[in-house]
Formats: sequence, structure tokens, C-alpha cells
Amino acid sequence: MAEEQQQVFEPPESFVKNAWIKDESVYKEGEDYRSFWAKRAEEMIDWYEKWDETLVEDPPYYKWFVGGKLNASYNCLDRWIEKGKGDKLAYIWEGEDGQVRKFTYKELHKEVNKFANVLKNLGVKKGDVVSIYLPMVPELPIAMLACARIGAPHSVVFAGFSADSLRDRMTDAGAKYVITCDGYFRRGKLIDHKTKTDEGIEGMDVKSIVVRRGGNDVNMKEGRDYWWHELMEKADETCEPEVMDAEDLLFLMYTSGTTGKPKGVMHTTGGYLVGAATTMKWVFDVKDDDVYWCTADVGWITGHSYIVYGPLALGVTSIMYEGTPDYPKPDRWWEIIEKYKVSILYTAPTAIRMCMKKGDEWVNMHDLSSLRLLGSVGEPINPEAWLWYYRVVGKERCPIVDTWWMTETGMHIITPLPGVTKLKPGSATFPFPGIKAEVRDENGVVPPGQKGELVITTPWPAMLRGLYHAHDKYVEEYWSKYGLGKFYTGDGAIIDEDGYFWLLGRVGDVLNVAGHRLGTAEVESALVDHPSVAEAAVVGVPHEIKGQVPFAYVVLRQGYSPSDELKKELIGHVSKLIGPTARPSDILFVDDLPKTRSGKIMRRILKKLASGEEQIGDTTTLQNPEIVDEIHRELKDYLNK
Ligand code: 7RM
Repeated sequence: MAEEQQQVFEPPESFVKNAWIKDESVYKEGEDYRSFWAKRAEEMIDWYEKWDETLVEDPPYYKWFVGGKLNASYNCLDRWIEKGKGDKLAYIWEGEDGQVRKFTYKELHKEVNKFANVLKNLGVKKGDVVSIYLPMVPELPIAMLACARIGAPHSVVFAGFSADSLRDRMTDAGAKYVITCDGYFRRGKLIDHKTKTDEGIEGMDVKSIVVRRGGNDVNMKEGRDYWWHELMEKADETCEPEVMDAEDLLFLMYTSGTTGKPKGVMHTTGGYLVGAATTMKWVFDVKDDDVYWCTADVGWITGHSYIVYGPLALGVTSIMYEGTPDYPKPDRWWEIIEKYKVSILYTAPTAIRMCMKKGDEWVNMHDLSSLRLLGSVGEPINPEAWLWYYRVVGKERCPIVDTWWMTETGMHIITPLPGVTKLKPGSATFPFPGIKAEVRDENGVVPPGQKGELVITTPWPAMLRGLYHAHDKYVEEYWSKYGLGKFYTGDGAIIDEDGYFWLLGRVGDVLNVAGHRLGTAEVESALVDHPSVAEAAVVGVPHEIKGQVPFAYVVLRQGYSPSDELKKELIGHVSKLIGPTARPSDILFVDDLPKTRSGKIMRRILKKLASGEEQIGDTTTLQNPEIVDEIHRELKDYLNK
């Protein structure tokens, strides 16, 4: 690693002065996790009735705040109005076409109450699962909160997913209602969403509510499809929040597991809200006057916890943006930050690398002096991208919180506290107070500096409570490999001599090259360290002697073109930074990498391609399925040369 990448970054004094958490005493307090979380539950959330027991531990079953009564939508809306913050903005929504819609807490409350009544009038009852298949429009959080208000668990299906994905998830969840829209905008193109929804629910006994966003012509089926705006016109403006049990299901979130069939991760009301609110406050250090922007889609867990429940449970003002970062031009994000004086930005490494590739000038065109904190989530962030984010976006003033967590954890697990933690670029640093984690292998806890698998050894309030209708899978997937009480994350990790956690990606992405364990992320990081490389994906391909060798796909930055010399140089660079075992056996220069809708590189597909397999599998859930054929062609040409 280059020297600057080994630098340690202290929190700026000015930041520490005003931070909620200024010293390490919270870690000490977290050692008794029951009392720690009980305290947070009292501070962060308003309860109708206090819980009898903070935690009932019966591994692999955990119940938090047992007997406690609350309502999530009350905590996100009503209480802010009661506290005199009703006129504060909850959301500033910007459409890709430049349209702006603003909602104060009062206005959001009104919409949520009305829609809660719409649902009730259509026959939705407490306990019924409601599917929501909406893009990034304000009706998405409104629908979620309306469900929470009446005690109907929601199951949001990312709008980019296919008709089949919607059908599978609705069938698994037993959902009888879906909230969808006519169409929406993506890179200036109108996307017909209603036709896709119709395909998904064809032949099912369900009702749909259709938001008008695209304005495109749609086919409304009598007795099945209803316009959102028509139902809202007639709806009453008050709907009393349902008194929910802390352990009542708040939502399901489907996520792909090892088998490929998506699993319905269950999150309950009390613990989830306590976890989301606490991390929102401590990790993002939000204050009353912050303008916070999380660029994720609400259809992912990141959007659930850190666009909807976390920010609203703290009465924060958030930006919600409909479109892509580079539309109409590569400075769209920076323009939004300048326009709304965003102070906290939370995004993903893949987006950071893309912005880096477009060039600093797009960032430098704008006044970003409102920013005071930056966040990262979704993948390991390579030190190169970290430093770019720190320097070019944050102008060396803003701490970066690299937050490691999963759909299953519901909240940040390994993360800096920005007023306390000394940062090392590329490390998610330490477990959040109240949480303990280890790095293990078959022989037990591994010594510092050695690779193993990340395991969480204490329960935390926002942890999943199970997989919907898949109990055995729940036990097998999370509590079998290292036993009950040790939550198996499936991520590779190293703890260094100073106790810092370095996440290495999913364990499936760990190679074994001639007996050396090597994270694909490590090789990728070394490649991206080279000035010519914008993004890299590394996969293991079979090798007669070494078992596996790394094969690299590389996207070059603007101004560089592929050549054999450059290839040699890159291979040499990896060898220099990590060692000869990490040398890629070959490098293919490509225009883009196949990615999931949430921006995670699909190494599974790249691996099959590089290994010459013909059966690539399902690519419909990708953001850019066309790139797969392109790479396939390029590889064939390349091998024939
Ligand atoms: C929040 C989210 C979970 C997987 C997880 C990791 C990877 C997420 C980081 C990270 C390194 C990070 N939920 N991951 N955050 N890896 N550093 N800060 O992404 O369920 O969609 O994905 O994402 O591999 O297991 S998720």
C-alpha cells in the first residue's frame, strides 16, 4: 500500500467539539449490552407502554423489549409535530426531470394518515403483508409508514426487479395487495412500470394501487387496479396509530442467499427502530439543522434504515433523489449538494469510483462547503477511492464513516464514530458500542493480521428475527457454521494489530492461490491504486497447479486506453503491492462491470465468464445485463487471438 494510504486520520477538532459522541466511554458503557440498549430505547423512542424485559435470549431466538408497545409511524411523524417541529421539512424530493416536491413533517403525517385509511378501506388488516413495488417517489416512504401505522408489515420489492421477482416475493409473503406506479424516469427515458407489474400479478388474486408518476397510458383492470390519487381524494385525514408489540413484524426484506432463492428477512418493530435511530444519531452525528442525503434506493435495506426509519425517527431533513448520479451530466449529485446545502452524504463505493472515473472537474465545479460528514456502505471501499472521497469531495474536512452491515443486521454493526474514531482508509474500524465481533476459522479465533470469517457474538436490537416461512434455513444460514450465539455473516475479515476490522467481501469471493487465501477485494484494491484504473473486478479461475489464480476485469479511467504494456504494468503493480501470488493471470479491459441494482459487482457471473462456462445463469436482476454479452464476446475474441 502506498504510504499515504497507511496514514491515520484523526477526527478534526472542530468536529469533535460539537459531536454527540466525543469520547470512548460509550464503548465501556456498551459492555453491558442489555443496559446499554435499554438506555438507548428510552432515549430514542416513545413507547405507549414500557417493556418488561429488555432481552430474552434463547439462541437462535432473540426478543427485544418484550412487552413494550409502540408504533413506528407515530415515532417517525406524530411526535415531531407534538414537539413543535411540524413545519420542519422531512423530505425534499427531486425528480430526475428537475421537479421538486417538499414535505414537512405535518404534510407527511397527513399523507400517511390518509393512505393508512385508504389501505383500511380496501380491507387491509393488522398483520396482512402489503407489497410495495415503487421507484424513488415520495409515495414509497408514505406507503411504508401507512403500513406501519395500521400494523400491516410491508415488503418493498425494488422497482428495478423483474415481474417474476415480484411474483415470487408476493407469493412467498402471501401478499394480497401491491402498491405500484404507471411509470418513472431513468436517464431521461420513461420506464413503463405498470405493464411489468401486470405481468407479475397476472392470475393472482390481488389488488393494486397505482401511483401516477410517468403519466404514460396504462391499462387499469376494473375491480383490481385503483389509482392512488383517486382513493386519496376521498380518504379521511386521521388514522389513529395501531398499538404494536415491540416484537410485531414491521417488514420483510427479501435478499439473495447462497442458494439463489431470495429469503424474506424479518424485522420487528421495537428493536429495529431502536437500532436504526441510535446508529443514525451516533454514526451520522445528525443535528437539527443538518440536511442529510443517503443516495441508496429505498427498495434496499439501506434505504429502509437510513432514508426512512432512521432519519424520520430523529426528525431529520432528508433529500430523496429519483435518478442516476450522472444524468443529465456527471455533476448532478454535486449540483444537488450545492443546491440544498447537504451536510451529510451517505453513498456506495461503486458510485464513488464512478465519480472518480468521470474526473475531479465535475466535483470542483460546485461549492460543497456545506458537507461535514461522508459515509460509505455496500462494499469494501478501497483506500484509493477512500482518499479520493476524502480529498476531492470532503476537502479533507469531513470524516468518513465506512459502515459495515447487512440486510440481516438492520443497522450499522462495524463503523467509526466520527467524533471519536481515528480512521484508516479502507477499514470499517470497530464494532458499534454494545456489539462484539470476532474473526474466526474452523480452528477458532484467528490471530491479528490473519484472515478469517466475521462473526457477531452479541445480540443487537435490529437483528433479524428469522426468515419468513424458512425456519431451517434461518438456523442453517446464520447459526450453524460457528454454532448458536455466533452470528455467521459470510464475510471475510482481518483484525489488524490495532484492532481495526478490515472487511474483505463475501467469503465466496475469497480465492485460494497455491494455498494462500486471497480476497478478491485485495487484488481489486491494488489495481484501483494504479492511476489508470477506475474500477476492477477480480475472480478466481481454475489453475492446474495453483488451484486458483486471479483473473481481472479492468475499467480504465478517462484518458487511458488498453494496451499490452499497460496490462504488464498493472500486473506488476499488483505484484509489488501484495506479492507475486496475487498477480492476475490475465487482465481483460472492459467498458463496464455487471452490477446488481444496488451496485454490487456480480463476481459470480464474471467468474463463470472467465472460466469459459456457457451457462451464465439469470442476468435479469442486473442493472446492466447487456454488458454480460459484451464481455462474453470480448473474451471469445480475446481467447481466439
Ligand atoms: C447494507 C448492505 C451486505 C453485504 C455484506 C458485505 C457488503 C456492506 C460494507 C460491506 C465492506 C462495508 N446490505 N458490505 N457494507 N463490505 N465494507 N462498509 O449493503 O445485505 O445488501 O449487503 O454487503 O459483504 O455482507 S446487503
